[in-house]
Amino acid sequence: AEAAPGAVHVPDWLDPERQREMLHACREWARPPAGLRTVRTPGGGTMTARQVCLGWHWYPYAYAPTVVDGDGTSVKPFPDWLGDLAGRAVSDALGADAVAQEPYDIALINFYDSDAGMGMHRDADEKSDAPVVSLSLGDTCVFRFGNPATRARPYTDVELRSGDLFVFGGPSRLAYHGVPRVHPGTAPPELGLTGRLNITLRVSGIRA
Ligand code: MD5
Ligand code: FE
Repeated sequence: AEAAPGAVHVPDWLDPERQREMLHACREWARPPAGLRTVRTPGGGTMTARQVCLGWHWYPYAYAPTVVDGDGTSVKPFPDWLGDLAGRAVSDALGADAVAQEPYDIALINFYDSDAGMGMHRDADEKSDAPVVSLSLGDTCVFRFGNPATRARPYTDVELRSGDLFVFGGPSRLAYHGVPRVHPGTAPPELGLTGRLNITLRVSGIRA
């Protein structure tokens, strides 16, 4: 279903077995070196969601090959299977014509405790207009779109549940968005995750 122009929500895209596999992979990626870290913002604040990067390391507001605001080690590689998954996600949500020519090469994985969130922002650090692929695991959250041109009201709120796919392309690629809240204790019990996890797959547009 299209939640905003170019933004398509596909509930239950990952079946329970695929969710378990993805959670297992995220837990491996979260281990040091280049594991889970707290993101420090230039203004001296910290993000409440903690993050792991694959392929390229995101630090506000740029990409680097090493964990510059963490342990300084190289970022873990972006595996081919995640690139294949991104292609299938874009094709399912937007159609085969929307699949980017450039390879997907970044994953940002955000871990939300029940009291974590993400303020309204735009994702403008990639040098590509390829759609962003978002996969959610664990607790349900409220995902918020700002007014298309600004971070202001009126908002459009959508609930994202474990297994849901969201693809942000076209006019939504640079839209303001955030995660105002996570609903504690709403994860599927058999998944074995407390809190929420979100994986985004992106094209950096950085040429080797
Ligand atoms: C999340 N993550 O649920 C979200 C999902 C982030 C972030 O916001 O920056 O890590 S990605 C949502 C996204 C990406 C690009 C465009 C739009 C949303 N959008 O137009 O709404 O942890
Ligand atoms: Fe974002």
